[in-house]
Amino acid sequence: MFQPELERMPRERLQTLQLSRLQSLLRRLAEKVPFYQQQFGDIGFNPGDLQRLEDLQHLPFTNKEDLRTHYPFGLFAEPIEHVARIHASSGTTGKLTVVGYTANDLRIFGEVCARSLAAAGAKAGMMLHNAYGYGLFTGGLGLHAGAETLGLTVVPVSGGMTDRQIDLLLDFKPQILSCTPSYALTLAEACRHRGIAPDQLQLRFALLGAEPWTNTLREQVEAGLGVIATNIYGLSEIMGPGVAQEAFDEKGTGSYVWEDHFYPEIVDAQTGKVLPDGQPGVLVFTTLTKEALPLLRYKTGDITWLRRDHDGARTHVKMGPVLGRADDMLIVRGVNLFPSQVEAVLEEFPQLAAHYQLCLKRERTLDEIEVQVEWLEDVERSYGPPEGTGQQAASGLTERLHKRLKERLGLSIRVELVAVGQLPRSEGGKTRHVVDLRRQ
Ligand code: DLL
Repeated sequence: MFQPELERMPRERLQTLQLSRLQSLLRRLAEKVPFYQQQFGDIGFNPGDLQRLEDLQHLPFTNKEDLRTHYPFGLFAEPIEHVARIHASSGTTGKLTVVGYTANDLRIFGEVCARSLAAAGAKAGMMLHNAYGYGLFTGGLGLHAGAETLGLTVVPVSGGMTDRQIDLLLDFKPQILSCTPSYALTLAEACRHRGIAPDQLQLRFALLGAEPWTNTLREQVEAGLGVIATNIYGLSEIMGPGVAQEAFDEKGTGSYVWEDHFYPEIVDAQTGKVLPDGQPGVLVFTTLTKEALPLLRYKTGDITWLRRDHDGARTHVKMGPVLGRADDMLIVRGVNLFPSQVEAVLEEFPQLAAHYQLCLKRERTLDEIEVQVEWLEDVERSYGPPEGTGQQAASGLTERLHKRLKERLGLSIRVELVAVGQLPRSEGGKTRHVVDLRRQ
């Protein structure tokens, strides 16, 4: 553990710390940010009114739209001269979401990323191959600072140029890899093509995140690169990577949210009411220590659950995997559909690779939806029913998949099996699984 006294703090003390940080956050917002002054005025709230953590649920949410409306620096609580760095995320709709950090924010950013690296298996003296993008995206520089804070040797390779990345993995022999899960798969596939076995690399641990991923993908990356792969979660608005991290020796039980800095809640997507632990809903964060861009009850849009009653080595709350995004929901012929639901059905078929794409079109007035997925023909031979190989096997599998999607999702989805390597591969950035052509 990087900061055991904080990571294992008894929950009562942790809550006392959260309350005093929350109270001072509210005072700063009321004093320094006109947007929040107005919000508090509208509901007749004074920062001194908040006496218990539970009272937070009566305060208004902040949305991505609020950041866009006050583009670029309108929600900052510090004058721009006190801001040491800017990052931004593009998202799918138009304007950038701009975020800022004071020098102290950057120090904490480094600390939470160092905690995350340590929880993922890293120790001082090891080497990190950091293939998250450097630049306005928070991934590269965030983990970079975490690595320096923990005392790792960092290779700031960023995304892209996969062949060169593999040369570096072979030559420098880093033990830790950080990148998006889809790029880890790209690296694993490229190693296989070059005939490089996992044990020729010295990699031991991988921190994967910035986009949703599944257990199948985890297994493929772990086998392909010879690593223990854990989930790293975060978002620019709250900090960047290192808001939450799965521990390598507690894999599959959720990711620790570093609660002394980020206060999480789960709320119902429709009513906004706080939901009890274990129930999935929209994840909301209040920053407890941020100076440049403190945010109150920021709606991430990510759907997940929280659990405090775990028996992990740390006391902080665990969050589940991101099950989808509130704004990811597709409505196809009146049926609500999350891409992650399709993914869950694809996972039932060991003959399918983790690469898929959903394509939506409008033919006359009707929505058409198709899933293209890569088919591992060799695996089909060993798993499939006796329906032969080639064309015959493909049509058998297409039919079974179509039927299963219909059963599980109540929607007829056209299935197209494509050969391995047909769908676009990650070059390091976030993967888009949905192509929606309906409005064109
Ligand atoms: O993706 C920060 C980050 C960098 C996290 C590197 C992890 C590693 P943004 O670009 O602002 O920040 O995107 C944030 O990405 O609201 C989620 O929807 C998604 N996301 C991030 N981590 C995960 C994850 C970075 N582990 C948005 N699983 C978030 C699923 C994730 N989705």
